[in-house]
Amino acid sequence: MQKSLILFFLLLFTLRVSAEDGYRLWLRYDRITDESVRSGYVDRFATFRMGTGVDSSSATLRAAIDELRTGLAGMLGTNLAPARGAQKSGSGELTFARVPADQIGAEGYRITDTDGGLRLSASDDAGFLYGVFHLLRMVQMGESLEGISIEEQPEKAVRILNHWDNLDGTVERGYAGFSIFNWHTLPEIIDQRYTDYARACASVGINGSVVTNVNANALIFREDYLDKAAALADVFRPYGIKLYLTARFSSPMELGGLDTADPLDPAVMAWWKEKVDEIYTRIPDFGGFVVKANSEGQPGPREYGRSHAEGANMLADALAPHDGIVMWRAFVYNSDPDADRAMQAYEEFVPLDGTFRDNVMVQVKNGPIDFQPREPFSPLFGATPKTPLLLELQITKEYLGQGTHLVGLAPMFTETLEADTYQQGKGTTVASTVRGLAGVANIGTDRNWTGHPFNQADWYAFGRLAWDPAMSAEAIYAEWAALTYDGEPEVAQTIVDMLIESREICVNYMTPLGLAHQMATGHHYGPGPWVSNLGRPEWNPAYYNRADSNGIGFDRTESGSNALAQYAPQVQAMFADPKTCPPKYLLWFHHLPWDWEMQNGEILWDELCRRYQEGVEGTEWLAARWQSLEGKVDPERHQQVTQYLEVQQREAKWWRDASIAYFRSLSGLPLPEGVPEPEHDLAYYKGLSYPYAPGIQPQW
Ligand code: BDP
Repeated sequence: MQKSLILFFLLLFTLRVSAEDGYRLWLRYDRITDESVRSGYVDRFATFRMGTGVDSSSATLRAAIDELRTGLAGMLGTNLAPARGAQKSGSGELTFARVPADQIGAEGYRITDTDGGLRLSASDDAGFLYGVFHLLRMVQMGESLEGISIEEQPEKAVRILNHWDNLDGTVERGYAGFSIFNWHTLPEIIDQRYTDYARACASVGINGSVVTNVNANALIFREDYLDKAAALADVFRPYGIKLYLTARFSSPMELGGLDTADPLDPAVMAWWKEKVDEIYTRIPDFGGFVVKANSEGQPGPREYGRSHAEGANMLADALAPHDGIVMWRAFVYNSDPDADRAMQAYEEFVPLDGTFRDNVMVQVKNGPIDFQPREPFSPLFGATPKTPLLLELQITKEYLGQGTHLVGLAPMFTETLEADTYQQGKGTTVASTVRGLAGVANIGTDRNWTGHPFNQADWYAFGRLAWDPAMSAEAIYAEWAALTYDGEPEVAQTIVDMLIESREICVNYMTPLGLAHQMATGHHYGPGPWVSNLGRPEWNPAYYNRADSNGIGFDRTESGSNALAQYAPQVQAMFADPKTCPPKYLLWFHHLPWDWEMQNGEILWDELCRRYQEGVEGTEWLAARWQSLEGKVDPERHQQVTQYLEVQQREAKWWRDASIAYFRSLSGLPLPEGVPEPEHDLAYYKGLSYPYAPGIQPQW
């Protein structure tokens, strides 16, 4: 009896440890089951050797070797051992070779087949680390190493995650639990998660982490908090990741007791200089600051009649002797009811071009408003030739279902990166105008890091695109799916199709035809196109849709706000005429009558309703695709994703029905064929309230 109980618990335990809980992300390193494939790799990875000039005792090299040995032990069941004696060809040896920086630049690497062995060449430690992750990825994906000659160099120098994490452990717009950074127990308690986080980031080339919220807290600069930050930096360092902090502009007052934070005040400058010096004594490779100033209630230089450049430059001067940088956010707008919010960042920052210090970068959100399911690219890209810019993307899904909807963001990221600004002539893509990419992280304490299992794919995609913005969304997701799920190629292909299609599906059920910011108050979660009572005009969905009995849409042409004039003439030409403007941006740039005839011959009202319906049908398609994988992927994640898809289907209907109910109350037109009557009346949708939806911010 006792024996069988023990056996029962043993079995339970085995089941538990082998269950796919998603913690390992895409670094699963499970045993390769195809024996011929496995033995091919075994022959390749018998030993490793450090060439001259490679410091195998450096923390980064040790991390790289550890990762390689762990990965190969898992996948091949072998123990990669250091080589002894002279090098023999054909012996399955992996050689680390240091080369001069003029051969392979910073963080780059080359992998070549050397007659049965492999050579990994790099000019710095980070290059070796990235090369190791590349090799591991190839083995994970079962790719042949025969005759390979691969050379990789990151396209962008700044590849950074922005955590909107607060010191109390909450995450602004976080939907996967609490912050992974436990400020209370740092610096002594070093959670294994910190290392695993760094490994995951490094595996996709992320080389920076801003660990605090842009809505910043001056407390981070207190000595004890700096010690905590330093402990995190120590964990990140071997993985090539620099730590950055957000700087609250009023810190000299709140923490330093000064009576001003005026950037031109000598005492303020001295305070920052001293604080920065103090940070560098603890974190010698500290990356620098991210600053949200004079935006949504955050303090900034404008309070003292100083410009954003004067504010940024003061901090930049304090950081410059240490090679630190300032990432100054362009996310600013005021509450002038007559202004078009979409124009304000450009108006504020273009005149400042050329006045920033060399170590300042201006961080610009992908669209001119705020991380909507779809926006055209921000007109700032390419418009400040003397000021380096960073592209800020939101990986956390604040406006795309808040973490419960399956929406692959890579198609949205690539849409922006590939967009042609025409600022320096044809081919001036957004990607070509930026120095790096910043991604607002979607990571939290949930066991699988991101809540919805598919949200991991966005973290992965962000890193890969920061490394190489020319990668296609399909190629990235093909990697992620193959690394994250086992099974026949059909499994990965289905997952890729779902991720690729899902973004347009979401746009359709939330904000079709160029609508934006239609989310309800506070939670940014469900629909609220009728909302018009918020304190600031540009927080109201009605401000954005401008719908009335005559029509819908925001006129940003010459007859309206003329935001269009902020773009290059070629871009203006694409969007200026509603007859030729791509439908996906139609209502972003144009206010049109309900019976406007679309390019496909439909009237606008019918087309709008159909798009909502298509979005809902898209969620049903997603669920059916996933259903087809039952029994083909692990049951744990299959069930989890199935449940999330149920939420998404229900909420897509809510979006469709609430939006149609409201807009019909204005258009007075009948529903086109194939679009069902909303389940409830408008009053019902208006009455819904979700005070405890995650990520609610009391201030907006
Ligand atoms: C908005 C979020 C808010 C952020 C802000 C920002 O709602 O929580 O603080 O962006 O980027 O989208 O600063």
